[in-house]
Amino acid sequence: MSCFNANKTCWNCPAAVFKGNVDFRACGQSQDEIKAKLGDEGQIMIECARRPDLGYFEPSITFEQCPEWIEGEYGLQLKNMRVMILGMDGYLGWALALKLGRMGFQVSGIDNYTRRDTVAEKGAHTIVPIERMTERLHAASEIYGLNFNYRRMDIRERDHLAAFLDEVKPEAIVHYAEIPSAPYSMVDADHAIEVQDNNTLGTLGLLWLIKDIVPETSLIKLGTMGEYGAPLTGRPLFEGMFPADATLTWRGREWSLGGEITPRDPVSFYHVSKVQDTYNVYESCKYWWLRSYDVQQGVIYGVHTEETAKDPRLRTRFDIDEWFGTVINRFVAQAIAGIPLTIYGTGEQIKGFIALEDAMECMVRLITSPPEPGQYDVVNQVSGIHKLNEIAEIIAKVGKKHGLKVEIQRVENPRVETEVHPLEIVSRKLPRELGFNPTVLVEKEIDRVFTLLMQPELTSRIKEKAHTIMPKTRWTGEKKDSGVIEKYKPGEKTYGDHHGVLDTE
Ligand code: USQ
Repeated sequence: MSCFNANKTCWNCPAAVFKGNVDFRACGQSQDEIKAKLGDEGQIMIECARRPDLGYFEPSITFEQCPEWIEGEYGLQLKNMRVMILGMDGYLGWALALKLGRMGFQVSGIDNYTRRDTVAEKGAHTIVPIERMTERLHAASEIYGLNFNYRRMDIRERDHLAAFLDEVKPEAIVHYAEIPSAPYSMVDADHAIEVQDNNTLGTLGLLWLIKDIVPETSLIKLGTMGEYGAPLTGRPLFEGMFPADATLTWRGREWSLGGEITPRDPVSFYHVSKVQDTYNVYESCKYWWLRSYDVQQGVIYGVHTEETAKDPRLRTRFDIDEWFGTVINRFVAQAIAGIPLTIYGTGEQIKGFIALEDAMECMVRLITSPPEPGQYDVVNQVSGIHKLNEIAEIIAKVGKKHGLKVEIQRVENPRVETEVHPLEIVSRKLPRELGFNPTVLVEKEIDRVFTLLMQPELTSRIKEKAHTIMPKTRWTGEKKDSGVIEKYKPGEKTYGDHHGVLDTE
């Protein structure tokens, strides 16, 4: 077999418990360093938590050779791998739980329902109705025979989380338990503090628990492309760290930048929380040999996965309000409600995007290809890049096929963000090293969203909450409507001719 993870070895496997004759966790950052310290005499030994009969051995068995790694939908997967999803009730968490469960993973999870509460606090609701968790679990069991080990819990309740981690001993932890909204973090001081407290302190506490309870687990932590900002120099957005051949030249001297964390330039207090997480996760990999993928995900959109589409009780949430709706999801709802699509500012902003279903596939690939102990790795999880005004045109076009007359409006930008900028996103690891090939075309997913949301009961749920669509939360702290700059029909306007680059080669 020559799948993407066939040649990974015990070094990557969370079942391998390292038992070196030195305290290898204090040795530094690379296998080479450990080996150099151990000298010719030394050996790094492991014990396999799944195959204790093997005793101590050198960590060199490949996934392909190991009977615990079996063929799955995407490459090899660890038999009955225990995956804990933090934030299992959310837009992504629920879709991932179903997918993993269906693929044979043993799924556990927690949620404190913050997302339900914060959306309700803002007077909005999910357009796709979702069941209470008890009913969701019941439906997952009835339809797919799944038995999720779920607890209601806040990640900041460390005693409870410690007990749950100890009980489950997850071999991978997917960390979605953060408040994901830039505008929500800009409402006022209380909201900004709550977002940073939940996200940053929650993650920091989690890292200490992982160190003490499940140091071999791999942490797949959701970051965001917005950590990087959009540098006006056009410098490529590398995957977290500068590549080996990057250099800095200054006053006639030159340095290597290879391996250094690239600059971050977040665009809201929410995005700042993700940057702080980045450093906390990076440090804990360094101090304690934890392993992690930091997933810099682009703007997510869409509604469809095979499992969530199977039964209305399995659907995942879908928000369109100014705080929790992401731009594509919002635009489709606006088209249906007869509101001209709200482009903030010039609409020349370029963003990386990924559809829900593609994002879920990426997560499976990351779970089944864990980093090595001590390895902090970053992936840019993006499947396409688009300008906002192009997105509005695409949505208008697909809306027309559904019989809708769609208008577009440019409104004063409530955010502080660069509107005209170059953008080059490097996203090589997922397609080149982890075998990911996006399958969801943007028009296809937008079409699916229209089809679902145009069901009369969902259209009335959009109309019921139409007053939560127009932005009122400004980055200045003021609350006021954004004035309309211009309104136009699709195809009427010529846009700037700069475009972004998605570098997957
Ligand atoms: N925008 C509009 N009109 C709207 C809503 C948004 O023009 O009605 C613009 C925004 O100004 C921004 C872009 O669309 O330039 C994206 O905004 P968004 O609200 O869809 O996404 P964003 O605030 O960037 O945050 C979302 C998720 C967040 C995730 C992030 C990925 O809410 O959790 O981290 O996407 S990224 O943007 O790549 O950082």
